[in-house]
Parts: sequence; structure tokens; C-alpha cells
Amino acid sequence: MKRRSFLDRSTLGVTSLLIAPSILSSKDQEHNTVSNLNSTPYVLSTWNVIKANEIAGKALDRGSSALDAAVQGVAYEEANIQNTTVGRGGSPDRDGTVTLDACVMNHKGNCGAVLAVENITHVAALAKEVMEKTPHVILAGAGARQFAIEQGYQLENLLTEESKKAWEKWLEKGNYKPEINVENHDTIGMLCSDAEGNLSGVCTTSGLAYKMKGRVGDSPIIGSGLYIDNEIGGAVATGLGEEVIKTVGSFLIVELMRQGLTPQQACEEAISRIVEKQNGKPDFQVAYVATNKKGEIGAYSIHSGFSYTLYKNKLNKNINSNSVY
Ligand code: SD4
Repeated sequence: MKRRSFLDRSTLGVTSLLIAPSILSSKDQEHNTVSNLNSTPYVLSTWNVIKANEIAGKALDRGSSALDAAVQGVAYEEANIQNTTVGRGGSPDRDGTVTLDACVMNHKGNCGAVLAVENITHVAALAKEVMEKTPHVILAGAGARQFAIEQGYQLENLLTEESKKAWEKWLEKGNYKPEINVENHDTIGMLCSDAEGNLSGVCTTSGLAYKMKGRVGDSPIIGSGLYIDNEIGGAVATGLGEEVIKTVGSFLIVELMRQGLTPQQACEEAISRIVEKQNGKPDFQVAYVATNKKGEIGAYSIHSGFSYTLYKNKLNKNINSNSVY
């Protein structure tokens, strides 16, 4: 849905949207049909993270809370050194240091985040500890690392030989340009709904490859990379964090759902807000996934190539989101 048509529709008012499905485009109607997942538990993640999704889904099936399941699920990718955008093995900053960002948010609206953390693999679990064990929401840099040590986390070298080689190759280019493009993503945003129907979410990343030291993207910023309102739904982002932050994307999506939009419509509107600032189709990628309390889901991106992974009723599937701006 283009922004223009969204605006046209929104002049009809949210109530009209709710009671008159015939005014929805055929794409919306199709999406509503296929995405009506009116039961729990389920797991919805950005990108092709089949194994992580399955771990979270099985944890939910065993009765785990939504947040515990999500933290367990993403831990798989944080430890997977083949994944160069999350956890150990993640691409370093331009000085060659791997720094990780993560946040969590639960069904009670509590949240925790860690920013630019060095030497700690499982930053989503660490963000959860910030939420549970400190009076704060965010710990950054050396303070987050120190807190991890106090909690018994092992310090690890997060830079693998492969990521180091790729960074050295990038250095040879000689001109500073951090790398984020249509393909270069895998940041995991994971939304879980547990057996009690409670929603929680996690977002974890090594961020933009070859970023400036100290750069933090959207992923650990509550409201930008992730937002949950257990009365309404949840949303999570991936892609160029600077643009997500400027539009507070995940919070925007949840608020649009509060006003009556489906998760799909809300994701589309949030992407429109980004694209329209750019005079045409920008050369970077941003994608969102979202879910509401009815179990409906939405996914939308600026460019094609985005996929999401859904676990439900023991079925775990990576789905190409053909839904693009
Ligand atoms: C960031 N949003 O740091 C992250 C990057 C990302 O897949 O999503 N990569 O801007």
C-alpha cells in the first residue's frame, strides 16, 4: 500500500477500516486471510533463522514464557559464527572491534538494553538481566561489559578469522563507507506469543558493518528496533538503523495497530514514512515484522529480498516477504 492510498483510506476513519473490509486492497485482503493465526504460541522472526525460531517455538510448546523463549532462540544465532550480523562472528566496526547491541521487552512493558558491548556473545540475555537485576533500562559500552562480568559471563574474542579477513578487505577500499545494503542483513528481531497469549520480543545485532566506533543503531533502542504492548501487539525492525530511529518505527507500528490498522497495514505505513523522506526508492533496506493480539502478522520492506520465519503449531517456515514498497 502506498502512502497516498493509506491517507485516502484513513480519511474514512479507523472504524470504517474495521467494519468495511471491502475497502481494503486485494493485497491486504489476501494477507489478512493467510495471516490469521488466531492461536498461540507462535514465534515470528526477521530473516531466515529457522533454527533459532525452532528453539524458541519448542521452548514455548514446553510452556516457556515468551521472553525466555525468545532469548533462548536468538542465543543460537548469537553463537553462530557463520552469521556475520549477530553475536560472535559479527562484522567489526571500522577499527576492527566487534560491538554488539540488543534489547528485550516483555508483556508487562518492562525492557532492558545493552549498547556497544565488547567481548560478550549473549547480549540478548544480558539485556534481560539489565531489565531484571538493575534499576535501569540501558547499559552501554564498558559499563555493560562490566555488568556482564559481574553476572558471570565469559569474555570472548568475538572477531573470527573470517570477519577479520572481510574487514581487512574492506579497509583496502580506502574510502569510509559503512556497509549496509539490500542483502547485508540478518539482525534478529524475534516476537514470541506464549501459551498464555503474552507477547514479548528481542532484537540482537552486531549492527552496521564497519560502523564508526561507538555507533549504535535502532536494534537496542526501545520503540525503534523493538516495541511491545501486550494489549495491542509487537513490532521489530531490521535494516538501516538510522532511518528506523528517525521514525521510531516499531513504536509507530504498534500505535498504528492501536488505531485499528492490521499488522500488515501498519508495517506498510511505517515503511512509507521512511521512503517518502528520500525522494524515491532509497538504496538501503529497512524491513519490519509485526503481530497483533489476534495473532495476525504483517511484514513489509523497502526492497525485495526480505524474508521472515514463522513457527506455529510445530510448523516452522521461512517465508519470502514479497510485500515491498
Ligand atoms: C543497525 N538495524 O544496527 C541494524 C542493522 C541490521 O541486519 O538490521 N542489520 O542499524
